Amino acid sequence: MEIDARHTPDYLFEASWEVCNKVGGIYTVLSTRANILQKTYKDRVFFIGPDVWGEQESPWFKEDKKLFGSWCDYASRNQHLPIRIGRWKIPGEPIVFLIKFDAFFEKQNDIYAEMWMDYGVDSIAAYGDYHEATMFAYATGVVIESFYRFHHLEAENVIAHFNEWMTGAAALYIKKHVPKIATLFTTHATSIGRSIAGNNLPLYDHLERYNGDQMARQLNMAAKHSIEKKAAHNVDCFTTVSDITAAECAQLLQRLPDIVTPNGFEKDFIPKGVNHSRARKKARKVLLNVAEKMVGHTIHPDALLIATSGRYEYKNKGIDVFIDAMNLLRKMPELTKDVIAFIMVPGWVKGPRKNLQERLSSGEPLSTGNCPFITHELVEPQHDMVMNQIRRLGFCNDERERVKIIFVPSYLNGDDGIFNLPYYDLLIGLDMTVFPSYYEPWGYTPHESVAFSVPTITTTLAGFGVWAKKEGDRKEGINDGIEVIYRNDGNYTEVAEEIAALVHELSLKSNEQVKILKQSAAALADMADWGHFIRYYKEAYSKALHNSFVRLSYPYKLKTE
Ligand code: 1S3
Repeated sequence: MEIDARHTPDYLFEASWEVCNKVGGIYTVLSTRANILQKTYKDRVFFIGPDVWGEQESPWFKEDKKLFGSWCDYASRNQHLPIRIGRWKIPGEPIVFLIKFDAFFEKQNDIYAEMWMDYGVDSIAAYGDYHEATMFAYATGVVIESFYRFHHLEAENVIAHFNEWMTGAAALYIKKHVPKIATLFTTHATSIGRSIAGNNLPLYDHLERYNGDQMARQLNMAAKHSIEKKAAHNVDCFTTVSDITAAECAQLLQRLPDIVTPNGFEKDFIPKGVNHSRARKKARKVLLNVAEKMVGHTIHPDALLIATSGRYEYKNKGIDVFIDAMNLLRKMPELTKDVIAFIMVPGWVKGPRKNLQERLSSGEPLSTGNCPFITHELVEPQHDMVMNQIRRLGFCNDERERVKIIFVPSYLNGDDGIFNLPYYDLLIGLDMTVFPSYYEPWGYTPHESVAFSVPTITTTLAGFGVWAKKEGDRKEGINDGIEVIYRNDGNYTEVAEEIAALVHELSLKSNEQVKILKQSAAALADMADWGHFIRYYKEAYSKALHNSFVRLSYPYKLKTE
């Protein structure tokens, strides 16, 4: 479609549970895309997030009482809407509205009844985070309406963009109460697809035979699925992050996305040249030091440092395959280099292991008999899938073993008590990362890895993997800085074998060869930055505006299906 002046936004609201709230990949999408949006639309872009901070100060939010002060007073006095306005502390520093939505819980049942009657959203079986997310979303709808009416935006092109099922109720609110606003809904996964995959059911072989509604009832997630599906059906433009997830949406939500909006990255903050080498050296020192103190002996400075990371979805993120691959690798007699394999996946932790902390400050290794596999203490170690598998496979991390495995179950935000460096500051020191995902709509982890010039392995079941396979993974093996392994419902063992072989292959490369493949990794990341991918969003804005004009030209019909 042509992008003309009529179809570009004058005002843009974008809402997500992860605005100023670092939870996962959606935070990365929004926070790295904000800079280019801010450059394009200036202070007419407003991000909206939940005020989850209470009395605590948010590390990502800087309040500015001068911004829209009169509207803010009006909204809090006349509409009892407590909003804090300020700037998001990220490149571009866009304006943010943080909403305190507690008061909406009182009206929860009325809100659910309204959504049921207007759209058929089934909240009956809702539990857990559904209530919190939906009250935030409803409040978001009210806030956008308040701003719109207060500033008389009726003659402007206004877009409201909502991310993931958590904001579905906001999209439905806007459609009903401010139909002149063009709505956009981006899903970063289907909640039912993720659940099918996470419950060990074959998602891909059977995709065409699954009925999303029926599976959602079976897997006890009818409410989330319902709001996600109704939001997808009722917006002017529906998007998702990859072709893989688009196919899932078509089958499980019964609406094919209007456009696929792949995720970009912003590389500006990554150290270059000598600063890169310095940061890498520091990271390696810290990683090796922790590993040595844990396993109780010195490790060769040239050891390969590899890792997997991400949210703790054991099967979906391929953590299971990673551990099995490391087990195969440790049994390869031809491996002549030490390999330290980190699993950086936040779990439920009490805190850093005290005896490890003491050893790190005293410089002495842990005594034998202490668990050499884990850096932090878990709340329920007996139920932990990673630890159970490490033990089942008989890893021992002793001096005779070439491959050591270390589980880091803490958030790496710079004050975890062991590494005390944020994730990116450790990533830069790795030799390779491995993300053998089974369910991964996009997958920022391999994307970030190549952006930091760290070669990576991912699969054809990750959106980023499919994109990279088309754009950059042309050479055999890891030679172009990335290997996208073919993965399907039935080839788990082959994937693990291939990973072990690829790590072995990397261990044989000369410094010169490694330098070249690191450069290829960085070049691939350059092709996937927001400078290139923002055009998909511009097209989505244009479509949303176009479709809203069409919708408004016909008699308005609220009920769907
Ligand atoms: C989702 O986060 P996740 O880890 O639950 O959204 C991310 C951003 O679009 C995406 O990269 C990831 O694959 C999805 O799974």
